[in-house]
Amino acid sequence: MAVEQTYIMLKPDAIQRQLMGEIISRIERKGYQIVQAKLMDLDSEIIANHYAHLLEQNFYPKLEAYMLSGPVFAMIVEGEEAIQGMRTLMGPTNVFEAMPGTIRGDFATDLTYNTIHGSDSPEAAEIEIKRFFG
Ligand code: DAT
Ligand code: MG
Repeated sequence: MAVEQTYIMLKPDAIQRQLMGEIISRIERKGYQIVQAKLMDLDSEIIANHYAHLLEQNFYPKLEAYMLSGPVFAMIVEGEEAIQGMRTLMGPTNVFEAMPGTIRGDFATDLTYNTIHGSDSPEAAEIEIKRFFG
């Protein structure tokens, strides 16, 4: 067990649908601390870096347009085993398999517009925290 920091991002649909408070409540109720947070507009370059593993996918243009469609809410979330714990709270990438009670299970019905991002490993968390918070 170790205290970890993870990069969490509420995606544009979460802000547009006014789900920020609901989702932040779930993170806090779980027992994690939000240690830094900011609303920000992304540009194509930071999106391409963040989703470099998906640049060749046929859905990338849709993903990029989505991430450009409005501000995101970027957070550093801290807690015991917070990296895997936040992935569990979020639910899986495939929203059709996300269980009720998870953020994606409760709020997402589209593979791309899936409401929230969370780092998937300690290596990714370190890189993503640097990418979005410097
Ligand atoms: P995750 O966001 O669960 O870490 P990922 O890194 O594999 O998943 O993909 C990043 C985002 O790309 C994902 O949140 C939504 C979009 N995406 C992934 N797979 C997709 C697919 N098959 N069709 C459409 N969009 C997809
Ligand atoms: Mg990912």
